[in-house]
Amino acid sequence: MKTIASLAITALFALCLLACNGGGQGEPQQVRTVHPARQPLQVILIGGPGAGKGTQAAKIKEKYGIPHISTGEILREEVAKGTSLGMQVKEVMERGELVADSIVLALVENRLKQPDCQKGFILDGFPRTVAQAQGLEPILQKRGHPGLKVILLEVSDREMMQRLLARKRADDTEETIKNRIAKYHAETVEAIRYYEEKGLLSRIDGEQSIEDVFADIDADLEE
Ligand code: B4P
Repeated sequence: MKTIASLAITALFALCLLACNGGGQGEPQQVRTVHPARQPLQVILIGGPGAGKGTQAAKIKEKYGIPHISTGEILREEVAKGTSLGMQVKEVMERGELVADSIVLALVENRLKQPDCQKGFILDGFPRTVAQAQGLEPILQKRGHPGLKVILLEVSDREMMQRLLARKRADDTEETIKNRIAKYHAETVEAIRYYEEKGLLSRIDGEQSIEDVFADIDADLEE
């Protein structure tokens, strides 16, 4: 009797181990590290061209499971697909100029209406002008969620130039980059001041390693 009971216990223990290891498929299952935000996490990443907005947005998305909305990416897709919007913005982007505020605002408004944005979002590269920042306000008010976090990645012009020349994207020629950096100082710095005056801005040293930049952003988001 004793032997039957101990066999049964051993079998139960083995079954339990199998279940914990994902049905006995060799390696234990990976635990996903998505940390659902306590409230809809609404993040804006601002910085010059090549400051690392796209790089850090991907890491925030991975940790918090909220969608990454890159206006640059959306515009590049339109150009690649050859849509009428894409044809309209292609030359502007090739010159390193900013696309018209009305176009970018309409794209963002449309994207934020998608159901996946209910749990929050990361805006990467938007707003880039005060007009875009002001245009975003009624869109966010309609959503009724407070708690906007605006994160500025601070990187010197020299470092931005070096990073982008190394990346070699279609709009990463020396002349275009110079233009984009000039636009950043002429236009985006005003949008940064706009958020700073509202007390919403956090400044992060974007010249650290990718992991250290993320650690600083993450500490700020956890506050
Ligand atoms: P974006 O797509 O926003 O691109 P970006 O500013 O060039 O780059 P980002 O900051 O995302 O840099 P990334 O992480 O890739 O804009 C492109 C164009 O679209 C604009 O010029 C404009 O024409 C148009 N546009 C977009 N939004 C607009 C808007 N709202 N209004 C009007 N026009 C708009 O990093 C760059 C490189 O650095 C990568 O190679 C990366 O690996 C490296 N890197 C990142 N972090 C690093 C670190 N900490 N250390 C070392 N290297 C790092």
